[in-house]
Amino acid sequence: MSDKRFNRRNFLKIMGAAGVATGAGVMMPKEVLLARAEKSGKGRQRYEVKPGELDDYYGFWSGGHSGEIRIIGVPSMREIKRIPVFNWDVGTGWGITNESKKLLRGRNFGDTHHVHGSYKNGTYDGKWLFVNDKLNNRVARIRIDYMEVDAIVDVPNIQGAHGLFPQRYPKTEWVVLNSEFQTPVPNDASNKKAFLNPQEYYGMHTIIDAERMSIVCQVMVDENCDLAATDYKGKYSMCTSYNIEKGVTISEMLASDYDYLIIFHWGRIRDALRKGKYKRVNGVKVIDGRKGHSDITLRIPVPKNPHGVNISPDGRYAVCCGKVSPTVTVVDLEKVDLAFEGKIKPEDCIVAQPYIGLGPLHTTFDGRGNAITSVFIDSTNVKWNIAKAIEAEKKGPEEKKKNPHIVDVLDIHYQVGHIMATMAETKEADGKWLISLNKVSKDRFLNAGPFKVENDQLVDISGEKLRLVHDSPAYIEPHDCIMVRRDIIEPKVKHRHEMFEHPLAVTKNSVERKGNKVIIRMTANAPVFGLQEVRVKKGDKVTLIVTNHDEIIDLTNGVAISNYNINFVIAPFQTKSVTFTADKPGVFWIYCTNFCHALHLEMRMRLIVEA
Ligand code: RUQ
Ligand code: CA
Repeated sequence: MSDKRFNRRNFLKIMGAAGVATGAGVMMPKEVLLARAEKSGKGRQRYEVKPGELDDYYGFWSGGHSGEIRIIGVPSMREIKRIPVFNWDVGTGWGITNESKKLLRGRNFGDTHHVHGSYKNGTYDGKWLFVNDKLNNRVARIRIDYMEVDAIVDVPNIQGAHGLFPQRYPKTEWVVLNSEFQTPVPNDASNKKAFLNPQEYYGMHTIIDAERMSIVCQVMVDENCDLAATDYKGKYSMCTSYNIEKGVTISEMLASDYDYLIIFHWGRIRDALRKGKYKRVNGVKVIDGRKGHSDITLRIPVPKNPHGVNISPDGRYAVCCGKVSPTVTVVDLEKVDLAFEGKIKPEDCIVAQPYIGLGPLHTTFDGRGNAITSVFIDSTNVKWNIAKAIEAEKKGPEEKKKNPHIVDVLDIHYQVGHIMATMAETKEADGKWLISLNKVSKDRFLNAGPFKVENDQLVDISGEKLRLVHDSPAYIEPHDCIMVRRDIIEPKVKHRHEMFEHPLAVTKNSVERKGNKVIIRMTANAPVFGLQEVRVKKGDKVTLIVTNHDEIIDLTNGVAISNYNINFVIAPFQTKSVTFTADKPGVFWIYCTNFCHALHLEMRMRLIVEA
């Protein structure tokens, strides 16, 4: 707990008890006035979004082990939509249609942590989102015009695919992905020596081609690679590592007093690729980035088991959260150039190490020189000034002890993980709103059973003080989010699919048989399907392709086949297909699930399966 926070509290309490603040004619201290103003909400930005009004920001939330992404309107916190990614989604048919199965390749579970947008010149370009799957070690790309997944790349040689970050400058050509769990390389039990010896397990910093969604290379290190960041110049990417010990138990992972922020030099990576300085493991180019083996990596010692690394919007500083240490470490990226050239030591890149609180995890920025750090154990958001922290570091320990960098401390409810401010991961950080993604909601919502939801809190950061304005329950289990200005996203999002982008788009209804394979091509146009009945034989392998021809925005049709466990929806001008074996003879109604018309209930047809 910072001294300042303690003092402020006591101060207000004492003032209240003495009746000083309410006494007529008594000059009210600024702090009390401020507290009152904040309570009334006067002078601060409005967070209510009235019926019929639209939000200012698109929030993209990772859904954690629900495997999805959610679109949340900010500041209203209204959930607008869910984008299925690594999960089954019965509502849309994700995981059931042939189109989604082709991307998922049989793996319908996932663990999404970090969703980030594609960039141009240090800010979002509104083209793509990228998200990791920690469970099955993949990265998915979402095209923003349709808000749907269009590519998934499987990443070999890694486990615990965790930190993910796209290139910020000049534009997103690469996306980096860290592997949090060290493993043998290759990890196929062929290498008997490495198999059981954790000292021969490695972490990987994987580079993915954003356009092709293929793997450019992997940089292998001894350490584990946790959170990721890229700089604003297209020169470096980085990872925090909390397991430089190569431990396999908690106590082993905590043995060292420091771990690393590892910086990866992109120019030298390109050089190694050009010169063929890599070996292939499972088809991927693996570059040796181990300490003592390579000039590609730089290790800056950071206390202790650090977690998040975030770059200030001016591009100057990397802020690394101490987790087990109550401090954050501020690294000057301009000095990193010198360290790579060997002119200064890696630790000389550190320009401040201010006290924050117990369990600092992630940092975000208001674009006005302040950082806000999530503090897990204290359950706080701590706002602090970067320049003041650096200045105090220069002045020495006496000045540091006064914590002059702390601007405000906000209690949250409870145990915050990620924290994110609007546009904060871009050079256009605007300091309007902040989301505190709290892991524990306890008493904040109606009790709905022993398993409790999370609490995503909305905080107004437009003023000097942090002001909590809204509690928002969140189902399993948002990890991270970004909030993107509406004017960047909205013009890119389409109302209809381009019909012929799908190679199988149906314009004419037909049933085609080849041996025991039956292909049904059908249109849907509320309130009728293009066919009234289809006859197949028991054992036929049936492919049903449906195109929604409705021109009206928002006219989604559903296709459900009774007792066949098939259910999907098709948006205007979209095509989807399913393939199944007609293994049950009888009459099965195919019906529209998505209310589409006054005669929606009549929108149905027969699938007749002959014995
Ligand atoms: S990290 S636990 Cu985003 Cu804090 Cu995955
Ligand atoms: Ca450690």
